[in-house]
Amino acid sequence: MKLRRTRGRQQDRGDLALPGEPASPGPQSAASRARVRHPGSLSGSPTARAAAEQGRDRSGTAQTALALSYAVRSDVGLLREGNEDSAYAGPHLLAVADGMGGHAAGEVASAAAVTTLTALLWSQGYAVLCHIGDSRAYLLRDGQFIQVTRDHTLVQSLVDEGTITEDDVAAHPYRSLLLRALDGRTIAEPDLTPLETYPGDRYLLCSDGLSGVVSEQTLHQVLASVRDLDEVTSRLVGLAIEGGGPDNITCIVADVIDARSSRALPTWQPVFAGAAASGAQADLSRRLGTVPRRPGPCG
Ligand SMILES: [Mn+2]
Repeated sequence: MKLRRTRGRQQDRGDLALPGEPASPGPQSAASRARVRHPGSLSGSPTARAAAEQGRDRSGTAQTALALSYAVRSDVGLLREGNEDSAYAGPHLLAVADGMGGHAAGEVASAAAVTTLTALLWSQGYAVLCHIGDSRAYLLRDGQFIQVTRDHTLVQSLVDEGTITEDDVAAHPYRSLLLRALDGRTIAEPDLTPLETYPGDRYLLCSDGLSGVVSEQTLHQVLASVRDLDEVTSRLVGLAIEGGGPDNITCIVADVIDARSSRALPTWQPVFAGAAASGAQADLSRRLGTVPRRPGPCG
């Protein structure tokens, strides 16, 4: 097994309790982060299937107009000097990339996708998830919260093959090692996962600056309890910062909606955040002959 990259992941931080939520019994361990529940029923729960069936006529022709409504937020965090994460969200593509922490020009790395990448290509209820590295995608469907991606880390593979247990992960000396990444030198081996999506599905794509600091339980609670997408992303980033903000924090939250019946409106505006936004801004500034400014809190 060839180890390609080491990233300077910060120490794990304890997660925070939401108002009305009991405090976590202790810091979230790498073991809990490495615990992946793969969706055995991604083809759709009965409720989700029923929602989809309601949108089809006798011939089976889709009568729904599925679209995405999304929000994006990226923050440098409290300890890093620059934001090495990148995000893009558009009507058919959601993507989070994490530059190589501790490596030179990580912000260039993620902007050029020489890094980890978790991306969802989406159209009318069908999606393909492309994943390499340790950014993550989660799905909230019918109240169930599932981690859809599996971390490409050494410790995850050791847990999978039974060499260590999840309880051993937190203290493992190589728990920061990535086994796969987009490095521009080796052939990329992303996981490609086809997904069916349904109205009501809510996806979270995030860098490890969120999932490494905020517990899965808290992520679930925020996604399940806060309707407004901008508020969701703001809350998630805020929780990671309150947890110490040891790394750059990036998240995309996207709802699958039926544009004909949903009160929410589809989002059509493409959004860049993090290093990608800085790069886009610098490029625009160059074209306009102006000096780029430092990115704001959203990128
Ligand atoms: Mn990171």
